[in-house]
Amino acid sequence: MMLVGRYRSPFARRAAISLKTLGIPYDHKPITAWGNLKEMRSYNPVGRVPALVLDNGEVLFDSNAILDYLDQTVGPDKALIPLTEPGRHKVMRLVVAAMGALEKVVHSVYEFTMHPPEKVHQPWIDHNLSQTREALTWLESLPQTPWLESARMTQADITTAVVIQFAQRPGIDGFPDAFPKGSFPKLESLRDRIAKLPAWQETMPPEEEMRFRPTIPAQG
Ligand SMILES: N[C@@H](CCC(=O)N[C@@H](CS)C(=O)NCC(=O)O)C(=O)O
Repeated sequence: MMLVGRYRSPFARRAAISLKTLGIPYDHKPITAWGNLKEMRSYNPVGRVPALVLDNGEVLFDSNAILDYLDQTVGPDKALIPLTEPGRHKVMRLVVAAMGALEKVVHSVYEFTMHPPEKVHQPWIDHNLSQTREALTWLESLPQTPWLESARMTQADITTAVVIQFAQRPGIDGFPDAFPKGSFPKLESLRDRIAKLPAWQETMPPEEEMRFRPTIPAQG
């Protein structure tokens, strides 16, 4: 298998952490839509990372579809989102809250970076960041037993940890530091627990990559 997409993409990173957590070996092609749009479109018609090339040549794209495939492959005892009810909806609703928080912080970054400064609409950035804040506040309010939904780590924990890491990443110059350290103590401590795992450490992008400022890619 080959995972396509740099780990600085939180969507690629959740796929990478999950592959490693599940013990599935893979090759890694660290490209981005920003620098390699034409190549990325050869894997995913939408031209976004991540994509997963299977050993038979089939390509899956969108982190959710990739993770669902991995869970089906490893089976019920190891799946990171339970394959059956009632566990499935209990974990799924936390995963979609974390994914909503992530999409909204990513949208706010795009609003800031994809427009010339005079066309950036600050109220839209604020709106998106407030949605991220509300979703993370909701996740913060949940008991951890010791994980978010069960006695074992699930996709809800991995995705939440990745979101916290992305929301608190080193800033892009001029972008508001909306979620300083200490904003979500319980979720940050969950992230710190996951950060001890080899799957996290082996997929950690260097700090300078996190300061990367995406721009509209050249059409190839
Ligand atoms: N829903 C997708 C989102 C993927 C996504 O937005 N990837 C970003 C990188 S963080 C990307 O490639 N963006 C390029 C673009 O939107 O043109 C997933 O979960 O995989």
